[in-house]
Amino acid sequence: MPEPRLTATHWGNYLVGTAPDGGISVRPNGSDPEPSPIGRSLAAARDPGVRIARPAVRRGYLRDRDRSGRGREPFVEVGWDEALDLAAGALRGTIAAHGNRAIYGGSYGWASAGRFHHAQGQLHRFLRLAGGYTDSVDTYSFAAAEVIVPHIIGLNAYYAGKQAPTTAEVAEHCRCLVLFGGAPSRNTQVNPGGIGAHDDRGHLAELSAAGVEIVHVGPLRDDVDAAVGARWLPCRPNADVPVLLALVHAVLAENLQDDDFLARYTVGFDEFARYVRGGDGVPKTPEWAAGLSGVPAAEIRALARKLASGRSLIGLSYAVQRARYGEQPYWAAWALAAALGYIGLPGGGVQMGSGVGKGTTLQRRVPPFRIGTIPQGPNPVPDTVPVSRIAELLERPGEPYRYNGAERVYPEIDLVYWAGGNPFHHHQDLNRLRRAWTRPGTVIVNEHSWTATARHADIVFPVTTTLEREDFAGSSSDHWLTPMHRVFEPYGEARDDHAVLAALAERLGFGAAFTEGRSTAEWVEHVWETTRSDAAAVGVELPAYRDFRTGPPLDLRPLLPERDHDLERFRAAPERHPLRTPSGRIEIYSHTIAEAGDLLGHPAWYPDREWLGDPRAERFPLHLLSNQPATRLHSQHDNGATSRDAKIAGREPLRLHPADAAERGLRDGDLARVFNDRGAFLAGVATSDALLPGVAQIATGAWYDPDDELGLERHGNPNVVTPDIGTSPLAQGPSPNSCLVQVERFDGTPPPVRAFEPPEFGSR
Ligand SMILES: Nc1nc2c(c(=O)[nH]1)N[C@H]1C(S)=C(S)[C@@H](COP(=O)(O)OP(=O)(O)OC[C@H]3O[C@@H](n4cnc5c(=O)[nH]c(N)nc54)[C@H](O)[C@@H]3O)O[C@H]1N2
Ligand SMILES: Nc1nc2c(c(=O)[nH]1)N[C@H]1C(S)=C(S)[C@@H](COP(=O)(O)OP(=O)(O)OC[C@H]3O[C@@H](n4cnc5c(=O)[nH]c(N)nc54)[C@H](O)[C@@H]3O)O[C@H]1N2
Ligand SMILES: [Mo]
Repeated sequence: MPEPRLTATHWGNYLVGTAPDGGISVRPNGSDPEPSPIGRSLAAARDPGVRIARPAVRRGYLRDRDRSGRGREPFVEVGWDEALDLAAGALRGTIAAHGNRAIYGGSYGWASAGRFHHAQGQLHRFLRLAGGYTDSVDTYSFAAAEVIVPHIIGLNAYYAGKQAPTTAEVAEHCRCLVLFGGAPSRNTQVNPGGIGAHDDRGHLAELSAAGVEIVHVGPLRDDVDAAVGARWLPCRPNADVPVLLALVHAVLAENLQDDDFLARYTVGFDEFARYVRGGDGVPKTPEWAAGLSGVPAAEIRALARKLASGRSLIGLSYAVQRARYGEQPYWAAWALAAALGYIGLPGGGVQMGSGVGKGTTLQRRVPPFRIGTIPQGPNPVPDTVPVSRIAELLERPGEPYRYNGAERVYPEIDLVYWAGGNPFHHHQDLNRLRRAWTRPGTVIVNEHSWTATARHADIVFPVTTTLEREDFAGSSSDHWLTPMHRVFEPYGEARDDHAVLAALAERLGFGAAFTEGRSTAEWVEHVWETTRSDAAAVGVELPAYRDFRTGPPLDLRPLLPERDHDLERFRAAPERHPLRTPSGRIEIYSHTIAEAGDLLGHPAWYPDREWLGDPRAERFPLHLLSNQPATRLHSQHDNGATSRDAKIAGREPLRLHPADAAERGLRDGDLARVFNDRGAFLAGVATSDALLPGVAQIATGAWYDPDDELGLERHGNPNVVTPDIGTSPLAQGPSPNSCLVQVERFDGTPPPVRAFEPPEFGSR
């Protein structure tokens, strides 16, 4: 039996091989002290129930280019040449009839680790050489912050998020860390691009052992591990802004603010303070916030005093901004931190993205060089669309919308090409997406598995997984580089994304420009060499390709310099290192945002949303949170053992407070129907007193499995009920966490889950 071979995933490095029983053996790589159990699911990487073996075309499309039967009709398996000719013809036809902007190639999604084979990179290079495409901007992860944070501190939100103080600095200098939305260790299992070692999951417990008081404001107690010993202030979902504003109110009421900091480093605090004190008729007192959030006024006052009494750090999960007006908790947190005056000091300020991958535990050591990818070149089409407006884009061609202060128009889309993402997992209000999805003339999808997105395509190209190709992994938010080896031959007739796109490029007349004459192996080496020379330019010596390829994962940490942080430089010398905001300072008031006219010019509370304080809660009395899954990466490997073992009666677990369950006659293990006006899904009930009463919780990522006859999603995909509405006209980010539902017992005969069976195949 061949030796297991090293490969890398977004959730860690593994040695993968053939087991004695002929199945797939998976073993964590030895240098990972706390490997993620998600790795076990790699054993299902060649599951014939889900893998796509041959190119397939939807029957109606093959017959007469019908659009209406997407996701409902059988597929016809065809040969590679026929599928490629069909796709090349569709691309050519769209470009000739409507121009390149009618191609939507945003193709959002995590795809797989591996620098060269990264699916979006490959697709974007291909479409750029084809004359361009309409692209997406921002992410489902962090869109509201991506747009608001540059207005506040003049820095890219991800870049600034990675400049969090180190564990040692927090332990030494910080007295109190308050976490809005917690920092669940389940989410630190994964990191975009890979994670060489899970060595940071105990960092919160280290902090509390060092005497840092950790306060957790949020709806789920277990968003902070019990071992941390955090103090939980249960808070209604989406009510963070009232609490943050009331903290500012309490600081001002007791004159605890740092006036020198505010005068020297910020603009517009006075305007904001007027609002907080009640300039609009409503003083944002702790009592006011208590009524909205459920956090007692006395707790808010005590927390304000605590935060002001010594160095403090305000942490926010990404999830708090994945909601209506999600820009505001981030802005309000910066305003509070400014009032406290610790921004730019070790262990103080704002931590954006607590508990998200390795983002805030990088300990100042990130690769100061670019890790190579396939070059994409410029996109000749200037149009972009905020990523989570996809359904609206397809529904409303030619109609105006607002984004970040500008008036824009949705282009008309005739062809959608997706590779490396699963919009029928990640998008909200999937019933709406499904209707909008019938609009374009052609949908092409590269996938290795029969995901809902592949099932909703016209032309499906089967692609390889990382286990079937050579590559290397690396991430700008990790300090490991890992060679990835091919373990298996391609499944069925699957080809690499690169090979699929090279064959299409050949048909469209730019094959040589796409491949530059390199073989896949030559490309991977080339991408390594560009990485190596970029590293050498900043004094980091990487090994020659052959040595790297045959060696173990490479730990860069000893080679990386400790970096200093932009806000520390700004604090030390604000005139010499001004922020890239209009004022050069932290903008507690932004004239740019005020003049755009969509929002007030300072952080504010906007109640207009689905939450427990909304009249809609009379009909739909539970706030549904759909957070990240502990047992997989989004929808990836939902068919694997780690994910499947956690299901209840084959459905995704829905957690309810025991009181909410009892009121509905529900017990552990029951099937429940979760619904609102947008849709309904089935889930398996698990009760837990870790939830605030009135809150229901289900992880995202159960493969979408619609039952058209029952009008029901069978498997537990929350995105059939989440709202598809922008955070605000500013960021137009996704708002899944502003969602009300009702839950009832499901007593009928449960329909079988079909998500892990292949779609229906037919003849022409
Ligand atoms: N309700 C709700 N919805 C959410 C969220 C939430 O919190 N709540 N979270 C949002 C967030 S933060 C995110 S980032 C998104 C994630 O959304 P996605 O990134 O779209 O989710 P994934 O399941 O990772 O999808 C990746 C897809 O790429 C495919 N793939 C893997 N490797 C390859 C490859 O080499 N080639 C090709 N062609 N395909 C490949 C996988 O099979 C999978 O279908 O979801 C968002 N949706
Ligand atoms: N295992 C695993 N880890 C992952 C991922 C995965 O798929 N699997 N996905 C990764 C990705 S792409 C991303 S973007 C990050 C996302 O990281 P986050 O967005 O931080 O993760 P979530 O799990 O969605 O949310 C964390 C918690 O926020 C709480 N929350 C929700 N709404 C509110 C609110 O309004 N107020 C407060 N105070 N709390 C609220 C919820 O209780 C939830 O459990 O995670 C990454 N980590
Ligand atoms: Mo994300």
